[in-house]
Amino acid sequence: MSSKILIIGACGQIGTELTTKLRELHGVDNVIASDINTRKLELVNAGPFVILDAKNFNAIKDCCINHKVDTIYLMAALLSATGEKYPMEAWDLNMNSLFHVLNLAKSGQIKKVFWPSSIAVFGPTTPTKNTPQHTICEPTTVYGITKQVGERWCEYYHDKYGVDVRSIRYPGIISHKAMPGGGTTDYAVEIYHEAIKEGKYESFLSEDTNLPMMFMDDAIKATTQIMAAPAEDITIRSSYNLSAISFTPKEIAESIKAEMPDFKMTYKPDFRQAIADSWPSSIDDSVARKDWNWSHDFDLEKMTSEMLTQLKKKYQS
Ligand code: AKB
Repeated sequence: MSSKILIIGACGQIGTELTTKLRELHGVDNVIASDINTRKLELVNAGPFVILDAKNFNAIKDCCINHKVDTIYLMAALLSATGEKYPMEAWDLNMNSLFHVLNLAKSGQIKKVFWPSSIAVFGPTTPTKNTPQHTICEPTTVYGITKQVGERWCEYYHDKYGVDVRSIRYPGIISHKAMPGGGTTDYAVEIYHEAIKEGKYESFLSEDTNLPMMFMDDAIKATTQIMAAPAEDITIRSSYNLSAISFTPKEIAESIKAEMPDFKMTYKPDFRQAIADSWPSSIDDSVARKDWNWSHDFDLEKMTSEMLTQLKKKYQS
C-alpha cells in the first residue's frame, strides 16, 4: 500500500516544489498539501489541499486520521530575519509544530517524519570553514535556537521512543518558482528577479559575505533521498550537514554579469549582516555523502544560467 503523506507549510519556498516532486513520486492523491491559508492557488487546485494551522495539535491529528496519513514533512517555520522581529512567534511556531508532529509519531499514528534544520544552528564560535558535522553550536538568532533545540528533541524522540525522524541542515536555498520569506539568504533569490526586472540589485549583505547555498533541485533531491534511505543507514538523528556551493554577493553578481554585462550591483548592509556574519562560509557534509549517497548537481554557473532562463520566461512572456 502506498504511503500517505502530509506536507505542513506546503505553500512556502521549499514546500511548493517538494509537494510537486512528492506527487510525481507517490501519486497526486497520496500527497496532502496543507498551509495556514490558500495563498497559492496553483497548488490548492493541483491536488488534495487542507487549511491547517501548524500550531494546532488537534487539527493536525484529525487531518492525519481523516486522510490516513503515515508520513509528515513539517515545512512551516519563521526564518532567521523574521524571527528576530518576532522572537516569541518564531519560538511558538517552530517549537510547537515540531512537538505536535513528534508526539503524533510517538503515539504510533505517524511512521516517518521529515523536519528541516538549518545552518542557523551554528554561531560565531563555530569553525567557519568546512564546518564539521559535530561541532560547537551557539546560535545567536531565535531561529537558530529553535533549530538547535529542535535537533536535540528529534534525536531524543528517536532514541527514547523509536520515532523515525530525519533532518537536514539546509543552507540558503535558491529557486525561481516560489519566493523565500524572511531569511538572511533571501538576497540570493531576489538578485535574479531584480536582474531580469530592473537590471540592477542592492544587496542587504556586504560584497564579501560568503555563505553556504544550494539550488532548489538539489535541496529537493536531498530531501527525497534521505526519506527514501533505509532506516539503518541514517546514523544522525539530530540533523545532517548538507552542502553544495558557497559564494559571496560579489561572486553571484559576477556570474549574472557573465550573461548580462550591464547588470549593476550595489551594497547596503542592514541588520541581516550580523546574522550572516555569525554563520559558517562552508560546510563539511561528508557524513550525508557516506550515509545516503548525497551529491549535488548545481554549481554557481549552472544555477545562474537556469535561474536567468526560467525568470526570463516568467517576466518576459
Ligand atoms: C534563512 O536565511 O533564515 C534560511 C536558512 C539559512 O535557514 N534561508
